[in-house]
Amino acid sequence: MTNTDLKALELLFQRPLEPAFTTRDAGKTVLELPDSFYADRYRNDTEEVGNRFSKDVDLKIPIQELASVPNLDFTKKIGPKNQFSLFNNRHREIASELITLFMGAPNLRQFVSLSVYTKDRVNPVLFQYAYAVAIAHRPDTREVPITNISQVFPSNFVEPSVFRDARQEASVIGDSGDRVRVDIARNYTASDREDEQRLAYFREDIGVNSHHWHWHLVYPTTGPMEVVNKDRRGELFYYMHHQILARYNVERFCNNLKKVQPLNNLRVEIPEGYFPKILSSVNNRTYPARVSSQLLRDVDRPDASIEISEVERWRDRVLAAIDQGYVEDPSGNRTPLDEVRGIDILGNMIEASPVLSVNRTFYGNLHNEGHNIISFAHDPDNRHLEEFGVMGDVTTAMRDPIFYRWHGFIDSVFNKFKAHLNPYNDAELNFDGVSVTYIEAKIGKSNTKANTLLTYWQKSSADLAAGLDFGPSANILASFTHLQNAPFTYTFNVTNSGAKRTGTCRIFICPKTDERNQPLRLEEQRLMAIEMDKFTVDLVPGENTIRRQSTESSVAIPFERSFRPVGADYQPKAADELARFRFCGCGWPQHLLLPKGNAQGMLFDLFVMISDYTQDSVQQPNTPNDACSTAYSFCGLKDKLYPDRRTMGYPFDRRLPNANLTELVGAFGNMAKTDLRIVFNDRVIDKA
Ligand code: CUO
Repeated sequence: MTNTDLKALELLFQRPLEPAFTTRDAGKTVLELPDSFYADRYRNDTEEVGNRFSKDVDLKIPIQELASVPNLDFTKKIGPKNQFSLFNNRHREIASELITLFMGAPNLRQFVSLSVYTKDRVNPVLFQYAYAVAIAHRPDTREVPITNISQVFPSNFVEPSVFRDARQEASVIGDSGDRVRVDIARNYTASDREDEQRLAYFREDIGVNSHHWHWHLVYPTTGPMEVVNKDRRGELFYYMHHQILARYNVERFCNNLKKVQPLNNLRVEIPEGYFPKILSSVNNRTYPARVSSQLLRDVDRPDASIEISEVERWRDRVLAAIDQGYVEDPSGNRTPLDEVRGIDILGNMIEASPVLSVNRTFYGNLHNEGHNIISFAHDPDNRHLEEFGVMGDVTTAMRDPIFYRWHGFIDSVFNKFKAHLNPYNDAELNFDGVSVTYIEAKIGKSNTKANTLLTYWQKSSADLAAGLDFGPSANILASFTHLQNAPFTYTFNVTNSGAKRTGTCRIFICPKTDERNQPLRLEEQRLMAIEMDKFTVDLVPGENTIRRQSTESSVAIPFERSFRPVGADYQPKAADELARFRFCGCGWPQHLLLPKGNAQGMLFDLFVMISDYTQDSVQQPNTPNDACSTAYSFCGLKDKLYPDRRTMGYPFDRRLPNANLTELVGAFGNMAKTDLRIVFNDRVIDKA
């Protein structure tokens, strides 16, 4: 790949609404389009338009003619100013066709040309999605960093008045090269009259929402088989969303709220309203709100139609399959829902992926259509010409409290299946001759107490310039306040009474009490166990001390990786540095690795288990290692198998043989637990 190809691809993530011929990279670079690429409205003036934007630039990148010009008529059903939804069947099919087109470009240079040509001819959100999926999956674009969605479409993530401030600031500062700094307000969606507002810092976190978008980008439901059919993708759909629910429920306890009530009845009013106040950048309108006590209704619109009774029928069929222990394909062939593959089959069937579901006609499209019915609750028959609400869009869905109620229901279906399986037995849990004798988690400084961890607010900034269409070319640093935790170190002592061997170290924290301070049963604890980390350890005979930093977690990615500045100035040149720098946006945000805790110090069980690696290991294909493999617990590994043979969530995904957690760790030497206190300090630390 030449540098200019890479550069051109990177630039297409910037300024998604501006035509491809305008300058990018703070006015320094321009793409030189062949005349035939100009959309009709500019075609008579290609020379003048081209000249206007190529003055004073440092770099001009010539774009090659297309060997074959694609017919893009199939995309026209989504107008340029329409919202685009991955949950909408028609939108998904169009996106799938576009991804197939991008994946089929014969070489890199033609892919660049095809992308440039397509960009101004299809809906900009559709383009950015299909384009990012292609970049993430084409073998020749492995080195292209995918710009964080919050930087491509910042208006989906932050309160809109910030953009006015940014433009105002920029016009005052002018071209002085200074950075424009603007503040994103906190707590702008509701007042404290609304109890749910206590969780706004979690739901509206930029890192949380961009992780969710990125996960769905890496695991699409539709598209070419090589893009969709990934190892254990259905199981990962279950597990990643299950962990979100576990974290959200624990976060609720920290804020004296009871756990989420799953939305298992679509015919009663929904007490939680939500007024998102964010703008869609394609049409400059705010996302529609959902008033309190809204009743869901059948959706019958030109762009979507779904009856509640249909969703109920699919739900009952899925539940019946779980109770019967098998699923049936369209020819009546039965596949058992066993301990190993059952959850993966259910994940693909419930989400649902049209290409991977065992029987899409019969088991339907349960999860996606739930998103749709909720997202159109404010205008189900299109009489007000309103688009879908935040639940219709993977970049914004996690902002709304109803997301957790709908996914709470979906999770309860998966948990029903897991509850049918036998509890784990001794052979599945123990690791003979390995015993964990001591565990602690401690903040770095020497004078801190072991097993007392700390959370607080932090003010950080992200560069939003790339997505500010028709805005100033300066860098725009928007600062926002988010939860943060003080980094800490785990230390475990492990005795190995056998020969040298390898284990997998699995770390979880489990809430001990609910919002009323009532102790939780093991069955409740296991469903809310939060995975913190997972890694292999080599155990020598005798005593071993294992140390691990919280920042190394297999679940999370660091803040800097989510919000790196965009543009050539910030890109390292050396290949190894570039590999490390590559944007790997899938992963839980490190700043939310720990739940908030509370001012008095909230008690958790810190749990560690060392399992037998010979039963965990996976024979990987000989594909190149990926530099972004750090957050594999939720995101898997690119072009590889999921690197842990156990079912996801092990050992808490199935019932356990003991009465409580103390008895469990008492019965198995390869497990240990200790009390962990998380103290929240209500102070804002300014990182900038
Ligand atoms: Cu991620 Cu419902 O699957 O939003």
